[in-house]
Amino acid sequence: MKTKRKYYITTPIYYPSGKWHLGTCYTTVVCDALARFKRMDGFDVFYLTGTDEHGQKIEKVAQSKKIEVKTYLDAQINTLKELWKLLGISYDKFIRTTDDYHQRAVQNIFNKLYEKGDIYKSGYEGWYCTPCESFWTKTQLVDGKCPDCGREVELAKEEAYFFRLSKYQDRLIDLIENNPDFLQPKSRQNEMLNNFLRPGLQDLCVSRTSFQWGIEVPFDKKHVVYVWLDALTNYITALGYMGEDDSLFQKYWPADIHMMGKEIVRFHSIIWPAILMALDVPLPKQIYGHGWLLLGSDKISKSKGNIIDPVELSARYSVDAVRYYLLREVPFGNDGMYSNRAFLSRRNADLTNSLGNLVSRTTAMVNQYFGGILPAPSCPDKTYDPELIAIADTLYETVKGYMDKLLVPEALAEIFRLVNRANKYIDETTPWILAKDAAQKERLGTVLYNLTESIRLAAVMLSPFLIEAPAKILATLGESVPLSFDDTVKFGQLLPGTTIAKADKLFDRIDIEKELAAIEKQMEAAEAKNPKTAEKPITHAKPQITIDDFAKVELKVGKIVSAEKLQKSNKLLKFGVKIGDETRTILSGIAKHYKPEETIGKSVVVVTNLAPAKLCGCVSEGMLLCAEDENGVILLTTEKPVENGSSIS
Ligand code: ME8
Repeated sequence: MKTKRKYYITTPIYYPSGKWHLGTCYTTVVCDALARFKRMDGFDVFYLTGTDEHGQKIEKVAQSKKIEVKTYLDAQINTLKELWKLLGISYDKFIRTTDDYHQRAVQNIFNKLYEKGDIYKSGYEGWYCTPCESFWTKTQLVDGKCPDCGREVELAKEEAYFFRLSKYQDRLIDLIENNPDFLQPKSRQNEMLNNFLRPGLQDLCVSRTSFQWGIEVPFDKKHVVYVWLDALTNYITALGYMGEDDSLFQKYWPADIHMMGKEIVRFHSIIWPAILMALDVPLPKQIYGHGWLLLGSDKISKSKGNIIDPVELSARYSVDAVRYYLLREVPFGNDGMYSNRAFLSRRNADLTNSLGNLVSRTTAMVNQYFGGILPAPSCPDKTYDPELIAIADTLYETVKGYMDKLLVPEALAEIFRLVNRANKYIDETTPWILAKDAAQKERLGTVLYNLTESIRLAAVMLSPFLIEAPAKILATLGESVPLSFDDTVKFGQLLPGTTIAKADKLFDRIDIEKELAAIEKQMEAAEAKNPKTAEKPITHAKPQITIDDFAKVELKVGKIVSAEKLQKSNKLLKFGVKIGDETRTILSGIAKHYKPEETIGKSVVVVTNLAPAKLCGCVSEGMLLCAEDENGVILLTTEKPVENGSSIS
């Protein structure tokens, strides 16, 4: 048996910090099309995706929703996996950075780099951007704000571990200058060389003490590992690197391609190769930074609230329409603009009119004129046939040529060149006129054979890109989606005599103006109902727990004996709460709902066995229970006076 060449492809691991939007799906859908194409092209593919679950940002989101971080994450990850299922994402592995094996491997990696001297302890002061989890020097700030996202930064100071990034500067410059394939598209090479590498690299702070939601530094538990070090290593820990079984690592590493949006190319093309160099692990073959899907001039993003819901789009217009739009409309490597009009126009023009019509007209004619039995191509014509057959016969090679260069929209355009050529062929050969002349029966049969074969080839070649239509088309020809391009991509393989079913409508035609008006109306109604729809948090049901789980929570009545605003925060109040003989310091995010003095003397419900947590430099030793509705937050108190320190069950 032929040994297959391996192909390891990765998406970035996703931040589960909000609602998933159409932009989120871009990297994953593109990688999916590539993975499916390579599988059919005879490669042994490993397609990795997953989630990046540590860091202050996640901790804060969960806190703001008053949910335990892991509970919040589990619900988010379930939603993401549902989305990937809906979009037909054929990943081979889904890694979560909260998976035990990953956490252990990250600690092993940290140890190894420390022992080697590539990680060392020092002190750090810098400007920290919480959403980007990045430290910046003053000179790197743009108008005093984060140069990546433009948001506010805070001055932060901490004892920290550093990675000797500067040591790898020359090797990185050499890598990018002398291996043009390593970083693509080419524009990203100049950006990295001119903006970061040539001006000089500083060592990178790779631990944090200001929050706890991360992987502990194995030999210094006060510190958690910097999220980017944790996240980037997923590409090797997912394969078992520094774990119990590294056979996947032996088989698939180095990655053939790491795909990502342009905003995180710096992490992937500078920090990641430097870490690998330090670990003596071979480098990935290619880093590809694609462009963004924009709405107006803004990136579609969770934080900006300009979400386009992929689930709603798929339900309304089909999953194939969503995948097709992302793959066809966005010039790969550059930014692409989303608009409802462009989306609907693409769907109508290519999927409904070109593809859908070709399939329904052809299969209807085979049924009408030949009783649904595919005729033989016994009467070729030198004027019209050769061009169609040539495009169909070489379609695989042409598409493969584009896919090898990651020119995904061009590959799709080529498939539609065949579809459009076939539609033109119908107009040129006028089968309905041939059908009127009994002497033309063989010619009519040939025309319909050529059309049916073109449809088959278009459907086979579309299989990596769309997930519903190719299967439906092939089913009408008595075929299924092939596992491999081998033996399926040459013209003339469909046997005369095959039963051809009449195809159902593949895509309905949308009246674009009517549809746009309906969308507008729907948006207005949603906005009138809730002006903040876009930012409304999703409510997640928590998983069921047993009575034993509940019994783990220790609840007691406490009396508030002191209360003050916490200086560094505008959300937190700092309480002294007397529980029996003990007085505890407890922080609660209710500063917007209570004046400190109003709370003194209240008998409140306290979670007393919660692990202490440091918030804004102050340790909180428990939690006060509150209820929340649209009118605000209220502290839970006892209905009648009770002895303070009483248990609650
Ligand atoms: O960056 N258009 O995760 P993420 C195109 N956790 N692509 C978009 C997009 C848009 N409007 N919005 C997001 C992270 N993306 C880190 C990665 S990897 C070790 C850690 C893409 O959830 C984005 O460019 O913010 C990235 O490729 C992917 O979605 C995940 O982004």
